[in-house]
Amino acid sequence: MKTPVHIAVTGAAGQISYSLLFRLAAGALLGYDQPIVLHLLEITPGMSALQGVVMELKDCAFPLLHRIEVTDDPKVAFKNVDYAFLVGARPRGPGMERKDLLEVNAEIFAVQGKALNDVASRKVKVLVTGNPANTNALIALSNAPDLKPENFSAMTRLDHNRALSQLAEKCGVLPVDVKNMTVWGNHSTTQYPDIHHAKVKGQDALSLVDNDWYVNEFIPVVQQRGAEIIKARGQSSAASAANAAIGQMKTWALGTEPGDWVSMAVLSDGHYGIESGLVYSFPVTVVDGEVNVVRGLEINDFSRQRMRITEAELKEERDAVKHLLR
Ligand code: NAX
Repeated sequence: MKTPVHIAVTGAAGQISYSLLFRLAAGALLGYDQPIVLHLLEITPGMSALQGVVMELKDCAFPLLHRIEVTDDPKVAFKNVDYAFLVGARPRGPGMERKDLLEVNAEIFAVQGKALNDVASRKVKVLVTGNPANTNALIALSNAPDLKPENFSAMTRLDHNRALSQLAEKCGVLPVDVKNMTVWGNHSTTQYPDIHHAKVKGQDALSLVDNDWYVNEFIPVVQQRGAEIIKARGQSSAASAANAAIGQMKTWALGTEPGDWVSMAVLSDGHYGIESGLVYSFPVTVVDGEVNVVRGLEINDFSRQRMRITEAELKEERDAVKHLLR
């Protein structure tokens, strides 16, 4: 039998985790022959609810789930972990400005970045889902000087999947028939879902849909999908977010399909003229766990302008939390 891998999940009593944990325990991340140990982190007031989730996990009698560790201390939660899903974050409360939200979350991710730095496996893959995800990832990685920036990414896979699904539906094909989709920038309403390079059953996507649909329907629908779900469900997306988290981590661990890429928010190295030092979503390929931004895509004026808008938002976010960047 394989040696168990250690997987940390923060915000473990929250609604995304309520989907995520059961799929992880069932083997959806690394395959149905890979045992796991779950390390679950919550804040102290969340510990009671978390005990209930742990009881349910136990009641599934998952063959691959070898142990569950539960704690409110990040240094215990991240000890020797190979994978860390940073899901937990403070939601926006009444009267809270965007800047206040950035600030409280920045502090959480500074603490967690330091703890990962001190105790996680040196090969840990840290996926930040908690919002504002890109900037939280930037804070975490900058507080983890002994890890590499490549150990961190923020989640834009949900946006990527939403874009695949919208285009597939429009073209009357399955999402799996759509390749080379890109979501650029921030996981927010400024994100830029780009189909200029996308292929639908091998054909250029833009030759199959009209430009008006692309600009005035597709882009806003993908950008505002999160808000639409809250309007309909009364709660933010949870199962689709958990699915995306597993999808992004799985691609990171096992690689992209030949000829295709995915969108992942990683530290910019100046790719496509995007300012270095921002965590920005790019098209990436992954081979042997190494993430590489796809190079050399042609960017027209329309795309350039959209990419700049979402970059500007990320610069503002970074400037608001500059004091926590090391
Ligand atoms: P919930 O409010 O249901 O759960 C969050 C949990 O995190 C709570 O149980 C809370 O006690 C815990 N928590 C708070 N601070 C913590 C800390 N310092 N350490 C450990 N746990 C902590 O939110 P949920 O719906 O699960 O969403 C979690 C986060 O994902 C939110 O920030 C949300 O905005 C974000 N999302 C990000 C998405 C993305 O695509 N990147 C999409 C879905 C989601 O909106």
